[in-house]
Amino acid sequence: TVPGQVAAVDLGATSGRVIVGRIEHGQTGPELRTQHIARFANDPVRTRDGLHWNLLELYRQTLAGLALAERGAPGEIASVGIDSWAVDYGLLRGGRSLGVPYHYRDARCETGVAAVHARVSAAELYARNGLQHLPFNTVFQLATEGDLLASADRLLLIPDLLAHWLTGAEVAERTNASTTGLLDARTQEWDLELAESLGIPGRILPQLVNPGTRLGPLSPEVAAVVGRPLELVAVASHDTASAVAAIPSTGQDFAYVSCGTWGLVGLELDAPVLTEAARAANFTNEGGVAGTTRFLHNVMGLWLLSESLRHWERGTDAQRSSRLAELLDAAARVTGPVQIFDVNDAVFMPPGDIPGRIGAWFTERGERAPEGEAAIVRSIVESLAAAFADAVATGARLADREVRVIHVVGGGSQNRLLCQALADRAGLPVVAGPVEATAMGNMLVQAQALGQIGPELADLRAVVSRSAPVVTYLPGSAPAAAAP
Ligand code: LFR
Repeated sequence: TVPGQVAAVDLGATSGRVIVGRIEHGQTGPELRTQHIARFANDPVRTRDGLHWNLLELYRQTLAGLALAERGAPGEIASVGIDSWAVDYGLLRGGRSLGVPYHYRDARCETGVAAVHARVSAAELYARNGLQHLPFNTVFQLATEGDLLASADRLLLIPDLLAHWLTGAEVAERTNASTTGLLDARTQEWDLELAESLGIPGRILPQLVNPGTRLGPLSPEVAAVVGRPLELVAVASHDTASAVAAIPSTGQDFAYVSCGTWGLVGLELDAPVLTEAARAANFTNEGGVAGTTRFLHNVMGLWLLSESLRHWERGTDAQRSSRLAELLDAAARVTGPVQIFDVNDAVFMPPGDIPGRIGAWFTERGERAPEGEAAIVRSIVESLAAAFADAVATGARLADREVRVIHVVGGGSQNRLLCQALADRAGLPVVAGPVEATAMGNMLVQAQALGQIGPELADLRAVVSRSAPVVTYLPGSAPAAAAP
């Protein structure tokens, strides 16, 4: 065992977790052994002024999880890294928070889009920042802040804000900064000209740091709560960047689906693709570890299932997930043609009655809607698989790359019905796992920063390959209608 464990705080849009890991010498090289410490719900809160993240609760859970980890293995945890969903942020003045961070599913974004496009066309924005149009990109959210922007002296994205509370550091980790719309897609530096032209003062944008940057120890008050002044390391703080880093591939000919709340579908490239065709297909160029480009498209993802379950089952998270397992079994036994809908339709963005909206989607088009929960779940799964397969093909075409295998990582990698349907529809093998790719990517970037494993992306991926079993689904090997 290499001395010094690492702790990952991985905050997803539906739940967060604290996991610790340590590097061990396996037969063929270093392996990562992990231990789950805490898992907690991430329930947004709607107040009079909109939908917000309960960030104080997430911070409290982070501290509690780290304290628990430290108590379980006193003195052994060397560092901690934080990742979360992208785009959302807090504004500060003199270190004080100006309001409660908004949730990207809040309806305010639409007005921001109009305000930005009145000044900079969609085509020019894409040429500069390379981002697919998502109405919640930070740049659009900022356009709704009004006077608050003039008062603020700092903007910190969610993981950077938590890092600030933990240590006092004020930085912008680069992979997550690449989702703001304010980073130059080519240089990966702040596009200050663009920011100023949109009324965003350049002074609020913090210094950029790369994944693997050591940010220093927890501040004394925090260390008193956690038990020790652990060191904070900036990881690939955009969860999707951490997940893509942890894809267990040795080659270059893969596409990926990082499948959690969202399905992020794309390719890893050396440089951004900023063509008009890429813009029209709404493909994004986000920053990955080691200077890579995550050329991908946001597909709605498991949100459609989790939010449907929230509608059908009012019980606890645990009750919902066991109900989902039952429904997926039942969905696999549904016979007859499965109706496919456009999972990316904006009607599915806001929280609420997703099954009702799916029904309406079909009836508005004069089609018969799936009836009953199993049929709806089957329709969601097949529609997601169709959208994933489509995005893989589109990404490969736009980047002029051949894809021979699709890696599915994250929660969706455990959904057998989904993985088989994707293999069938894409006509490609699907390699599923690891389910905790994001946390593994988080931990392994720390292990690199501490010199525990080799410094290259290939070194990191080799550790994942040795550490996490995968399941391969071959196209046509099991008819999608058979048991999962
Ligand atoms: C996935 C993710 C996506 C991003 C979305 C919103 O968790 O980070 O990559 O587009 O959440 O932030």
